[in-house]
Amino acid sequence: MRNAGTLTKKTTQFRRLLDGNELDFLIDAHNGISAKVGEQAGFKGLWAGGLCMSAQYGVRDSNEASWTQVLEMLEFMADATSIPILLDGDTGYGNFNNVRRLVSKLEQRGIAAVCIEDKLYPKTNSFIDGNKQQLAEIDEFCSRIKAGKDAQSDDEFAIITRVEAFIAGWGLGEALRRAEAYHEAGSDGILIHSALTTPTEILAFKKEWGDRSPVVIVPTKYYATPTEVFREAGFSIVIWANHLLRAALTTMQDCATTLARDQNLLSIEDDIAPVKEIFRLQEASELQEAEERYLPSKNEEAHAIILAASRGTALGDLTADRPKTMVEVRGQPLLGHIVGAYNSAGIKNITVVRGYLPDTVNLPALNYIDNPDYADTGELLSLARALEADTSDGNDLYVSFGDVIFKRYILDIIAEPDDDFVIVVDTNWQDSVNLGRAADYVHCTESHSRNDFYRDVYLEQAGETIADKQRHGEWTGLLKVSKAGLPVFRDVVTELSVGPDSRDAKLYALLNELVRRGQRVRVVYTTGHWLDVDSVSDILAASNFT
Ligand code: SPV
Ligand code: MG
Repeated sequence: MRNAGTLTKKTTQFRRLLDGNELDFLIDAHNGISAKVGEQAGFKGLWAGGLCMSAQYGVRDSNEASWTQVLEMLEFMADATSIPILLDGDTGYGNFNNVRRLVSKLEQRGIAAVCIEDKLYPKTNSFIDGNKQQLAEIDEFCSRIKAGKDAQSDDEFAIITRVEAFIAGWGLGEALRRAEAYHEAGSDGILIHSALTTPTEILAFKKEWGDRSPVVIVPTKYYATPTEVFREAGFSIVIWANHLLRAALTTMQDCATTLARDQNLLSIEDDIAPVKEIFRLQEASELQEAEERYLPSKNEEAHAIILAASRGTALGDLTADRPKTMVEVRGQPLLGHIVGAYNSAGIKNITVVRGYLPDTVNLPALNYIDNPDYADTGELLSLARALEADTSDGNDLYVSFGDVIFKRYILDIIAEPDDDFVIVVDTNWQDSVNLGRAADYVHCTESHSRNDFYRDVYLEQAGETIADKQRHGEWTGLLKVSKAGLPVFRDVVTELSVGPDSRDAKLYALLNELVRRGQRVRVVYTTGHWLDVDSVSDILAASNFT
């Protein structure tokens, strides 16, 4: 919780503003962001005014928004700030019973104080036909105050009572009579309101009232009065009740009018807050830090390299004008299927190594590396080029071939083990033999069995010529390297790519070298769920691959 570090309770903070000798100020806040703006400007408290709270919902200040809707917004405001909020609770939304429920709910939501006014529910704003508004009976209003005070569980929660006698056209005598009754009933302070453009009424009241209890004012109409006058008169709190909403309104109206007219963002961009200012107020960076703490191995940071340089001559005319990876199956190139599988597993950072007709390999949102020597170099050199260019060692690296399509399932099973090197091996290696095509066979510590559930299987050797009896499966070409395994992996790739047999080295040589160096290459078995597209009949099979 962002406010957990606040040492002084919000109710205590508010009491200090109300009861202290200084003149203090509250600013209008009507949602989370305006509350933050008020706090960050240095205000020590916020006024959640009925006028602006209702206006931000687009309704009138006549109890059109329900009190629970107000409460909901207040909760956002309280969560977003560490300073106290005084709610303008209108009439208390009913009688004594409604007030006591309101007070307990406000306490639960971290609101420090409420102000209730001596009118009847539903009320309307004091500046709209104020003198037509009926005042509450004094005794009845006092029952609201008493019930509210009895309901609060924190002694420092404050109930301010607002005297509307001047607004309703009554004089100083009525204002004082009411204030005294409310004070007697337990009110913690009086808000004396006036719709005059001069401070005559509120000054007269304060002079007579003296220091019987703190007095709060809202100088919206008598705004020209120097603040020094309020200070000298001994008021406790001045509320700037609607000024953030009014300021925002002017800017929003200007912006909307300009954009409607110009249809061009350039005319407003320099006059409005940058998006990053919104992020700052939302404390977006805190979430990023938390993500690093709580989500250490996100696949979004994983990256993939797809080796797609070769033409695929076995496909004949199909690869006359494009490499095999761009041959279409079910309406999209093989590469599109591969990228789709990676994307669905949350892997977006993908580098494709191109060779044959590189310009035709042009799917969006991919990184491309070219291997111009593709015709007489092998997979290993393509990988070496990709690794030279892709230095994003932030997380797991996946390597696969541009002509091997696989289901998301394959990525899920390879993602699971946290070994440094993991490969997916198909138990059904006989298929490739029957079709008479080259395949990367593997010999492992154990053949596939039910024991896989509790016994980890590792690679012993990979290659095209592993004897039948030794074969435990066919490597799918899919390899995952963990962040921790990447330095060794880079080392081995670099070493092999400058070695004597490097030019046409296959990727399995890399696996063998890792094993030779004592690295454990974890094997996860599958049966199916992938397809190596080598021939025209494979293309047909791929068309049925769902
Ligand atoms: C409010 O801000 O909602 C108030 C003050 O109650 S006033 O609008 O002046 O009545
Ligand atoms: Mg109000």
